Amino acid sequence: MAEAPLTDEMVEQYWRDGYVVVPALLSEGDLSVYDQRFDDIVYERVAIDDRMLVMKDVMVAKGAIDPKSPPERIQKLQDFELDPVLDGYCKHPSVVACVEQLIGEGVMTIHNMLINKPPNVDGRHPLHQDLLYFPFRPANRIVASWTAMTRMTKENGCLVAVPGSHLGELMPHDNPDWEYLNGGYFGVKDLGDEIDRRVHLEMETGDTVFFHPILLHGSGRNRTDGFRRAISAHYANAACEWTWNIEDSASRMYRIVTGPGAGEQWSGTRKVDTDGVDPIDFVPTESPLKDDIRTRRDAERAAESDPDA
Ligand SMILES: O=C(O)CCC(=O)C(=O)O
Repeated sequence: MAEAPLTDEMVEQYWRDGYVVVPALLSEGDLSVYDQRFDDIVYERVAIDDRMLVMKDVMVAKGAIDPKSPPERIQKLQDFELDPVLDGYCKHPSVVACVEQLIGEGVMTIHNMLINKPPNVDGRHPLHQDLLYFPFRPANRIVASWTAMTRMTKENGCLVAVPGSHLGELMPHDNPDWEYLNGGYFGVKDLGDEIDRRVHLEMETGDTVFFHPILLHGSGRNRTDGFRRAISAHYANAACEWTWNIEDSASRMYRIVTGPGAGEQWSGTRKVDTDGVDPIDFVPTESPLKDDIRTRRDAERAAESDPDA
């Protein structure tokens, strides 16, 4: 495992802004392996696990455009922990070392995607909060890693984020009224003037941003002739608990990456009674995370009592 790649300042920045960009965390060599695998998959040169999702861009699916080359038709690959090559990203020692610095040792991957934004598609991703998609809590023990496989610029639809928004609420989401919106892309319903506080995260290939699951973020349209491509995984501390009051999602893979049970499926109970507690603040009472957790309300209380907090 790589030695703690994040400096104290970077860790502080993560908790203050809700994200931190680590320059050149992955090498061109690492990324060319994932790029090649993307091509092999979309050109159907290799067999893949049929639980993995290979999703067309909505403009292709709706017949608005009909590009001939497969990489121009595909919007994302998902659940790639099922692919022996792309899974290398979930287990990448430098990524995992940063993740463990932020959410503690012993982590599992709970979601992952290779996001391909070809030229000539809309491809925008409305501002949203990823916690919407995750049953696990506490939120402070979940983090995304998102690595630029190409240069990310305002012109090609880099990520945008609202600094500090991770200290807010999980807000109601909806489908924005856009003509071409990719499947599963929800956006926060009422952004108010939060949108004006967004910053563009322009990044070089190999740069990696780690971000909090309540951070408001999204991405813009690709207005260039080239591809914009990123690889991303979400991790939760394996001591997190499931707080959705449902037992489904049984088919979803939550694979432990480090610590006890590494390589196995997470097998915690998929139903927890939070007893009226807002799941966003739910801290498992019997969990090793109990004593060192900062909840959203803790941050609010600190801000109330200390104007400089
Ligand atoms: O890569 C993108 O365009 C957006 C990614 C994103 O918003 C996410 O991973 O939640």
